[in-house]
Amino acid sequence: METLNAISENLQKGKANAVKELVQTALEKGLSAENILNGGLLSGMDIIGAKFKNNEIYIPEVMIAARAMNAGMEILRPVLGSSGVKARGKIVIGTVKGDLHDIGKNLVKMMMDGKGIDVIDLGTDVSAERFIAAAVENDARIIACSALLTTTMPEMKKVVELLEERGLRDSITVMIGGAPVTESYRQSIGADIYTPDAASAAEEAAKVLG
Ligand code: B1M
Repeated sequence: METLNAISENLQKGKANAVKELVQTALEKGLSAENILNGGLLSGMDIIGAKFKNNEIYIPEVMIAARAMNAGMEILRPVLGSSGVKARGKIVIGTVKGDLHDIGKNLVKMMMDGKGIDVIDLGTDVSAERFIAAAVENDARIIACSALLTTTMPEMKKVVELLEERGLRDSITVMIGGAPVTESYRQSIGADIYTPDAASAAEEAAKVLG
């Protein structure tokens, strides 16, 4: 508990090296990767989110905290990745065009890695065109789109529309997620799967890939 609090506090201060070391210590103490992720990293990021919302902190502080979060996630990645079952097929993942938020997307990728899924990460600011080009090039069966801004969510609709235009709609599953995304939004744009968190995204992807 003490270590988890220290992870959360150091993340909020943006101390990436300390977060890395503490995550390592927590693993050595026998805490599970899920516990460290939820009780340390994500709980720190929740506090950052609330302070950002209330204008108590600003973008630079949030970016530094995000960097510390990603540093901690790097240490967890191999551990979360070790329990996987090999799944067939590939996934193309990215944060949609105009959107630079990548922490949730990285988490989804990490959980999918953990299921033994071959994930091609296109990064952030990914246009519908790029998602589809990468899926075709890599013979991917799923396109996974993350969006954190209400203003960038419509890019997900473009992915669905462009797949239809190209005659690829039936061969590629479109998964969507991110804080403002909902099941009713999924229905409204005709995407295939919405999941509220990274773990369920990985589970659903593994089901699709068989
Ligand atoms: Co931004 N930001 N931000 N931000 N930021 C939010 C999203 C915001 C809610 C803050 C607020 O006002 N309360 C708000 C959006 C409002 C809205 O549209 N409704 C906002 C804003 C407005 C902005 C800017 C416009 C601010 C500005 O410039 N004035 C700007 C936009 C930049 C851009 O993208 N073009 C901006 C910038 C930034 C930073 C760069 C400073 C930084 C991002 C750093 C980075 O990602 N590398 C940042 C951050 C960190 C946040 C908050 C604080 C935290 C987001 C986060 O990483 N959460 C956020 C406030 C908040 O959410 N409380 C906020 C942790 C992460 C694990 O959660 O990504 O939701 P999340 O992922 C979850 C699920 O959603 C799900 O899995 C994860 C959990 O398991 N999930 C998926 C995510 N993707 C999925 C895909 C799936 C399935 C599940 O399937 C494919």
